[in-house]
Amino acid sequence: MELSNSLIQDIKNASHICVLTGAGISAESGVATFRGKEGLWSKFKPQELANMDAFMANPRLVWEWYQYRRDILTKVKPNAGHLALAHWEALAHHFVLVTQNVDGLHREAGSRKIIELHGNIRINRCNSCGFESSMDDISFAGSVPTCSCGGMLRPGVVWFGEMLPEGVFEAAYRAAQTCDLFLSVGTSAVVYPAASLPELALERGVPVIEINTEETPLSGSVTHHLRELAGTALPKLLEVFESGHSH
Ligand code: BV8
Ligand code: ZN
Repeated sequence: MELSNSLIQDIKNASHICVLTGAGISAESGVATFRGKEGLWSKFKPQELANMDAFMANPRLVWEWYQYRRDILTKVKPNAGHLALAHWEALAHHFVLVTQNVDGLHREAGSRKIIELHGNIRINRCNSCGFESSMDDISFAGSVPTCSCGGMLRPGVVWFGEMLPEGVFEAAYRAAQTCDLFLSVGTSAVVYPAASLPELALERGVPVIEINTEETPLSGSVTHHLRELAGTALPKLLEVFESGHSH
């Protein structure tokens, strides 16, 4: 994998790094993406599942989908891409990881400064009182799981048409506002407001590196597009950063 001199310079000069990740960074761990050929939404449609109307119309189907995804998570591990980002955070003075993923693999890999834009699939939230509980404290005795207050439980993720958790997008926006290097990794860059973060970095004239095995709507405008697996590219970029910052 060839890295251009300008890409190497952009990484070596960086001191405030902001990274946005999507489902693509978890693909090599065996977690299906959403929009890929074999993606989760090739069988189901997002509008049938990841929104409140679908949930109210067919809570059992939506719960089955989330339990299916949770079950896969019990069998997967973070991959080299997740680990490289965790090491990079430890090395850099200013490093913020913004993820659209709900799989919790960044935390499992050792990342700590994580902004989870779309919530976390490992928690349940009550539709009525908002009480949050672990996905393990749930009994599927036939019907849809309910909260002690009687409200319906739902996965602690952000559905289409729902606001992101209070203050979460603002923190991500601040990170994109103050960074001097932005990485967009393994995301199709079609879901907003997440996809507005790399756009903000581009507007600020900050180098934007996109790592994706395919083209995205962002590919034409980013500073560097690496058509690589995240698990291959990220360790290489970390190596460049380490070489430029070893004192
Ligand atoms: C909101 C639920 C404010 C959790 C998800 C019309 C125009 C513009 C916007 C809208 C519109 N209509 C509605 C909207 C807003 C809407 C939106 O953006 N829709 C889009 C689809 C048009 N957004 C919202 O509703 C958001 N809320 O705006 O609230 C508001 C609210 C009310 C009133 C006013 C304003 C909420 C968005 C969150 C939705 N929830 N999921 C879950 O079940 O997981 S979104 C879903 O897509 C996932 O969360 C995922 O995180 C997200 C993005 O997908 P990606 O992560 O990018 O994954 P994808 O499969 O798409 O791509 C993977 C990529 O990886 C591919 O490019 C592939 O090539 C690459 N890849 C694969 N393998 C690898 C790889 N790359 C590198 N290495 C590899 N190995
Ligand atoms: Zn409740």
